[in-house]
Amino acid sequence: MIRLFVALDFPEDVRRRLAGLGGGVPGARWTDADNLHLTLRFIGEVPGDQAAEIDESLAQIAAPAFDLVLDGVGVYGSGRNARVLWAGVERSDALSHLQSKVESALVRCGLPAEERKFSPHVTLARLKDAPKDRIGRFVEERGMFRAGPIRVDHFTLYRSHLGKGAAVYEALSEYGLG
Ligand code: 3AM
Repeated sequence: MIRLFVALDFPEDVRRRLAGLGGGVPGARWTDADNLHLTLRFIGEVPGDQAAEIDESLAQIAAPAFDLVLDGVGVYGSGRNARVLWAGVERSDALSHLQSKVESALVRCGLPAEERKFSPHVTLARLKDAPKDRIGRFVEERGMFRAGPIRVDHFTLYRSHLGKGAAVYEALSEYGLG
């Protein structure tokens, strides 16, 4: 079985800027600059032959390239349940269009449809027992963050290797947008 997800990656300068937002929150595990991405669809564990089918199906997607703007930061969860610090994404019909094409391609491969609404974000950190005031200060101080427009001309199928530390993401295939 292999653990898969579909995501957008970012150019190095954008990743560096995103990684530069980190710090100042006790209990935060910051995403390595190399691992920063925007998840289009988490797939989960699939057998190798289904992974090959998913790859073929994603390769057939035809969608236009587009520009994306990252905008602001926020937190998922609140109080003791604060779980994730994220960078936000300016509303983009082209991004939603691509995400729904990915979703349909995966459903065609026999995966169950995603029930949750697509909520585009870049995970900056995962939180464990982070103090509320420090999260508040982070959101206040970094709220003006903006990056882009970033040209999105491909998306990627990733394999996630879980281990003791942070997951390691391996790009398996890239699919062009044109
Ligand atoms: O892009 P982010 O960091 O928000 O949280 C995981 C990560 O999202 C998410 O898939 C992305 C790549 O690992 N993920 C992991 N397990 C998941 C699950 N069981 C999950 N999303 C939904 N259900």
